[in-house]
Amino acid sequence: LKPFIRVAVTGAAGQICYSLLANICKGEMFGADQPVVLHLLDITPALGALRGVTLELEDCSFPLLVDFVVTDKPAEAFADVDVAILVGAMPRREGMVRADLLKANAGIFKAQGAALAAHAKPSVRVLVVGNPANTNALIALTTGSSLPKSAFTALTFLDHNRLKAQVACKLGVAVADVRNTFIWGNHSKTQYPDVSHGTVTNADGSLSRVMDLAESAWARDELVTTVQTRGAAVIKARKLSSAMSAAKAITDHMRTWWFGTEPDDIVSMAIYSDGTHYGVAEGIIFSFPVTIDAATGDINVVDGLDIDAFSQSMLDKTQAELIDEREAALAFLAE
Ligand code: NAX
Repeated sequence: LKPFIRVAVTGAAGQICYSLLANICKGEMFGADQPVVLHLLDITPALGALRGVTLELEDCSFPLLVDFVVTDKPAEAFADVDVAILVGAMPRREGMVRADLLKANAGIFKAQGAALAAHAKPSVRVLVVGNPANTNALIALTTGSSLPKSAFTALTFLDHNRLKAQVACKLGVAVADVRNTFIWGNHSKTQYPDVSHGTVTNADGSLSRVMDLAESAWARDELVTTVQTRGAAVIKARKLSSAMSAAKAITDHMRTWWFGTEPDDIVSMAIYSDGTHYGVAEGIIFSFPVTIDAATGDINVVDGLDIDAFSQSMLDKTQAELIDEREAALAFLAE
């Protein structure tokens, strides 16, 4: 076995983490030979429930789980960690307007970004899941500015997986055979699930274009809406938000970042936009099609894809929302 790594998980008493922690301890994120010490953070009122989670972690008798730390203090949660998965956030309560939600979360991620910069390993890799995920990641990156901007990512892998599954279902193929479909922009209803470059691998190894197999009205309308509103559909049916699929997507995101993308595969991750890709403004956390270099862990945007007029209008819309969110959140930071 390798030397252990320290993995911080926030919102550890919540429903996503109930699935996520098991995925980590089973080796699905960092490999079957990678022991972990978990640093579990939640707010003080949730520590009782978190104690229940740790009783169960003990009872699972995971060989890879070396130890765990339970805390309500970000400084302790992030001490010397290699990875930080920020799931905990302030949920939208009845009567809250969007500005209230942004403000409450700006406060949380301001403190957590600063604590990461002060206490985590300089090589820490951060994944923000708690919503509004892209803008929360931007806040953490801003207050954690002694860490490289490339250390901060936000989750759009759930949307990525949802898109791939919808395409596979529509075309009657296996999800593993669907490639080059990805999510642009914000993890919100303005995201652009893009299949215009999508391919399906046929039994003989040849490729077919998704746009040759499906009607473009479906690809631009029904499919986009289905993926954009999938979270709401889960809430309506389950009376709870996505948890199993969110934990799976978090696992996919971190595993891909840790081990690199498969040859010929492209995934979706929200990363800091440096203003050099597809005309997207500098200074927002934007989901791009990316590949990951296994040796360095560098996340590289896939450049050079043709963007047609429809795609461009979708990119513009989601970018505008992210810029609005940034202005509102940064105003709270300045208060
Ligand atoms: P839960 O409400 O079940 O759990 C959230 C946990 O976070 C709670 O235990 C709460 O006490 C804790 N928490 C709140 N403030 C905290 C703080 N300042 N520090 C540490 N912990 C804190 O929510 P769950 O269903 O687990 O979802 C967690 C977050 O993921 C939500 O913000 C949700 O909107 C977001 N999601 C994001 C997704 C994405 O693709 N980016 C998809 C799934 C999910 O909806």
